[in-house]
This record gives sequence, C-alpha cells and structure tokens, in this order.
Amino acid sequence: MNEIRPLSANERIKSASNFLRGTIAEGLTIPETGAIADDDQQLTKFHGIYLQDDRDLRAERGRQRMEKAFIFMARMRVPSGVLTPAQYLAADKMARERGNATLRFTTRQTIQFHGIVKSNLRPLIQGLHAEMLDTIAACGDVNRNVCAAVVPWLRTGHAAVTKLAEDIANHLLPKSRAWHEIWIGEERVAGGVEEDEPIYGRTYMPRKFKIGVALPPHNDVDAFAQDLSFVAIEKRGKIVGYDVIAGGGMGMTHGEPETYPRAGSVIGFCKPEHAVEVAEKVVTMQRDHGDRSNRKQARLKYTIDRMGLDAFIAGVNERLSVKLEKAKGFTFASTGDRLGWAQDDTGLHHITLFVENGRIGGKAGDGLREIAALNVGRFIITANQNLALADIPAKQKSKIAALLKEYGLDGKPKGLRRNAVACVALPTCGLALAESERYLPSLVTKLEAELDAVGLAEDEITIRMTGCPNGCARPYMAEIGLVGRSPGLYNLYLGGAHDGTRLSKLHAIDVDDEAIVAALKPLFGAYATDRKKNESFGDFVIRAGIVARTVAGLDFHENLAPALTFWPEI
Ligand code: SRM
Ligand code: SF4
Repeated sequence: MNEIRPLSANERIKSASNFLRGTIAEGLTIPETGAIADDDQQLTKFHGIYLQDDRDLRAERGRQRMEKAFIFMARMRVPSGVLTPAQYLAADKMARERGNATLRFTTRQTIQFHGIVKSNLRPLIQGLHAEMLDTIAACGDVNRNVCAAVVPWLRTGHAAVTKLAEDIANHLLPKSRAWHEIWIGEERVAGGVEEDEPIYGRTYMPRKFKIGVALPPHNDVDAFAQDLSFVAIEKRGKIVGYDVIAGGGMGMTHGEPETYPRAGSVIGFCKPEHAVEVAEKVVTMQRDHGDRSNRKQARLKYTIDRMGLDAFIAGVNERLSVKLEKAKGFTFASTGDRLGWAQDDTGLHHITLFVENGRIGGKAGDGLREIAALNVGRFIITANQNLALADIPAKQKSKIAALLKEYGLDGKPKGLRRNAVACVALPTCGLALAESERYLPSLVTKLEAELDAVGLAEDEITIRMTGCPNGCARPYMAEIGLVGRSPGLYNLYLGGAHDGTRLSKLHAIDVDDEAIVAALKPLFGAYATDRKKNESFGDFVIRAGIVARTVAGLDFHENLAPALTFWPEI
C-alpha cells in the first residue's frame, strides 16, 4: 500500500491563496512593521518579490531589541535577458529611487533590486510596468525566467533561440491577475469569468522550474543545470530542431546525501514547432509527479531519478501530440561569455561587457545610463551576470566605445576572472552561510597571482562561488567550485567540465582563504607543465587523478547524483 504523506505547508498556502493573492495587498498597508505576514512571504515570491533583512545590521538591531532591518528584493522577468534601452533606464531609475541604487544582473539573465522598503515596493513595480516590464513568476513554484544564449552577432541563431525562450515564457506564464491587482491596482471584474490556471492548476508546481535554450557550441545558459533545456541543432545554417535535456538542478543541503546536484539527461529531439508543447508537457509531468510533501525532494531531477529516466520519457511522450525523436547530438565549447566586440554579417556591432558578479552601481551605473540614453540597440543580460550591448550601428560604435572607456566599463579581466561567477549571498540572502559576491573578487586576485606565476594568466578556467549549497551560481558545474559552509569556510569542488557537461567532485572540506590558495597553487603548476594540448583544467584534474577519491570524514560521492557515480572517460 502506498504511504500517504501530508502535503507540505506551501501546498496549503498556495491552495488557500485565491490564485496567489493571499493577504498581500492588506499587508502592504500596515505601517507598524516593515515585514508582511508569513504566508504572504511565500506568495510574494510568485510575484518576483522576497522579504529579506539586512544581515549586516541583524546583531546590532537584535541587541537594541529592534525589528530586523526588513527590506525586499524584487526580481524582474526578462525572457532571454533582452531589454530595450528605455527599459534599462526604467530599471536603473527604480533602483536609484526605490532600491539601494544598484542593479544586480543574475545568473538567469534578469535584474534584481535590493534594499526596497515596503512602502517603495508598489512604486518600484509600477515604474517598471510603465516600460512594459514585470516581475511575474520571477520566483515561486512556477516556470522562472527563461534563459537563452546571448550571441547577437549570430543573427539568425540568436533570433531563433530568443524567440523560443519568449514563446515558452509567455506560454507558461501564470494566468492569475493577482499581480496586476496587487501591484498595479487593476480592478477585479465583479462577477467576471472564474479564474483558472489551465497549465498549473491552483497549486502551481511542486517547486521552482527552470528552462534554458542553448545554441551550440555556446553553453552560456548551462544547459545541463536547467530542469529543461532545448539545445538548437543547426543544419546548413538553419535550426532544424532541438535536442531536449531534462532533470538538471544544483541545489543540495550539506549533510543530507538524499539531496544532490544533478546534470540533466538528454531525453530526445523535437522540431522547432513542437518545442513549446514539449515544454508544457514536461512541466505537466512534473506538476503531476513531483513530490508535494517534501520540498527538498520536489525538483524535477528527483522526480526523474525516482521514476527512472525511461519511464519519465515514456510519460512525456504519452502527453505529446508528436513523440520525441532520438537526440541528434551536439558539442559545446564553453559556458563562458565571449567578451569584447563582434560584428555580424549585416554590419551591426555587438559588445559583451564584463560585469564583476553582475553588480552595477556608481560610476559604471552612470556610464550605462548615458549609453542607454543614446537609445541604440538592445541591452542583453547574460547567464554569467554580464551585459551585452547589441545591434550597434557602425556610426555609433566609436561614441559607445568612448563612453565605455570613460566610465571604466571596457575592462579586460584575465582568464580566471572572465570566468568567475558568484551568487549574491551576504548581506541580503537569508540562506547565506558565508560571503560570496563580496569575497570572490579578492580571492580571484590571489589566484591570478598564482596563475600568472606559471604562465596561465590568460587561460580560460571557470570558478564559481556560492555562500551556501543551494548553488545559485551553479558551482557544481564549474572547473573550480566553492560552496559556503560557515563564515570564511568553503567546500572546494574540482573537475567540472569547461563546456558544462559534467558535474565536479568534492575535493576539500572547510577550507579558508589561505587553504584554498594553498590547495590550488600546486594544481595550477601541474596543469601548466603536464597538460595535454587543449586540455581544460577540469579535464586535467580528473585525468591526472588529482581529485581525491575520498575526503577526510566524508564519503566521496556524498551529495552527487546516483546517475553520476562514475565519470565518463575523458
Ligand atoms: Fe537562487 C534561493 C539568488 C539562481 C538555486 N536564490 C535563492 C534566494 C532567493 C534566497 C532565498 O530563497 O531566500 C537568493 C536571493 C539572494 C539575494 O539576496 O538576492 C537567490 N539565485 C539567486 C541569484 C540572484 C544568484 C545570482 O547571484 O545571480 C540567481 C537569480 C536567478 C534568477 O534571476 O531567476 C539565482 N538559484 C539560481 C540558480 C542558477 C540557475 O537557475 O541557473 C540555482 C541553481 C539551479 C537550480 O535551481 O537547481 C539556484 N536558489 C536556489 C535554491 C536551491 C533550489 C533547490 O532545488 O534546492 C534556493 C533555495 C530554495 O529554493 O529553497 C535559491
Ligand atoms: Fe543565497 Fe545560497 Fe543562493 Fe548564494 S547560493 S544566493 S547564499 S541561496
């Protein structure tokens, strides 16, 4: 007999929320607290909004018996990361007037605003909405921001993957009008049509769901880390369809081996005209089979491992009007961005700028504002937290280049920094166990010195850091991954594939700044002398047997997907 397990608290909250309304609107009008009700804190996520507090101030406010310094984070929905200059300007204005005066480009190609006090939430969202921007479904148990490769110099390919990402995003957007009512003041039609969520149902997904669209050889969207990915298959310059990958995901919890990062599995191929339907049917499979009792087991990766991949694929095929075909196969080169200028065959120019950990403010913010005011081309946020300025006509190029120089936006970081990504972590993230965004740049400086000493300063090596094991910077996909355990201490992972097709392995536990540098220094030396031609650092540490089989006190495979208990041959 099947065990009947109680639904998680979030299922009750969703079910009772009247399609994501809860008592959010009332909570916004209560001036006595900077916070909102507990249940509403879960519901605002579906509207792209999180209640946080400034953790730098927590202890002092606690001593003074004051309420925490409550602030909100708001995350936009920007399919493919594409903004018009006017939209960028609106975001910049809202950050300065209603947030903490910085914009934060995220690893899912959107923008977060931090430090918003409750009374500023509605004005911020209305300011975005005036430029056709929204924060709907940027967080919560729904399909999140859909990522797409940022390769605007490949005009047709980029247009195709961007279009697919937008089509999927629109198709999977919740139908509830709650966001418009609460934040924009839309009137509810009395006696109107009863609301419905034809794809999600009234309890939405068991957990968050993430989709990316890749254009090989570029794997900037980290296709194997998404719940669902579409990988464009090109023949003679035309996209003939997409290989489909399902079941990727990063989050795990320290010390709970039943939680683990998982690289997605290739499940088949579909024609372009069927891709949106494939997305819908994978979503509904997860909607119906995902674990609604235990949120730590509720992602698609666990559903697939529980059901078995073949059963999962069969279930998806049963729902599709046209079954998935055999995957065609593809090759990725790297997960990084191609920084610098590029020109396409129509003569337009594109530049991808390095933005350290995605944070824009101060002088850099002034520079981008001035460039956006020229109203030229598009602003495209990458999944590596960088920014591409696309579609610049030749006659504007020198003007933009001059502005980039004037505002210090044309930096040319060395190889490791070019490939460094850190999650937000402290002081805003409530789940952070250690620093990340505020720490990685200084660590990279130290590691750069070691790389320089062995002649590897310009080598492309991926390094990603997170302040906790949730994996927001996808650290388990990097060649060097650092995952926060407690203040100043990190687990060091090594051996992820440079092209994002293989997870890394745990190499050292609870290492501090000095120990991280000490652990990596000899490996850089060995890599410089012993590597094969074109061998990446991630491949080298495996071939050379550097990655330890066991780590003191911990089983080597702790928190690695069962499907990956062996590594593919290199
Ligand atoms: Fe994330 C939760 C920031 C991409 C896995 N993530 C959070 C929260 C909202 C903390 C919270 O729940 O209270 C963080 C807000 C911090 C802050 O102060 O801003 C946060 N995640 C981020 C961002 C901003 C990191 C960044 O520096 O860019 C990224 C925003 C993406 C976006 O625009 O939508 C971000 N998060 C990711 C990714 C990467 C991705 O999606 O490609 C992952 C790993 C992939 C995955 O989902 O498996 C990720 N975030 C998580 C998890 C673990 C989920 C799990 O399955 O276990 C949590 C915690 C949770 O959901 O319970 C989380
Ligand atoms: Fe916060 Fe952890 Fe995500 Fe970093 S990885 S932003 S610390 S939840």
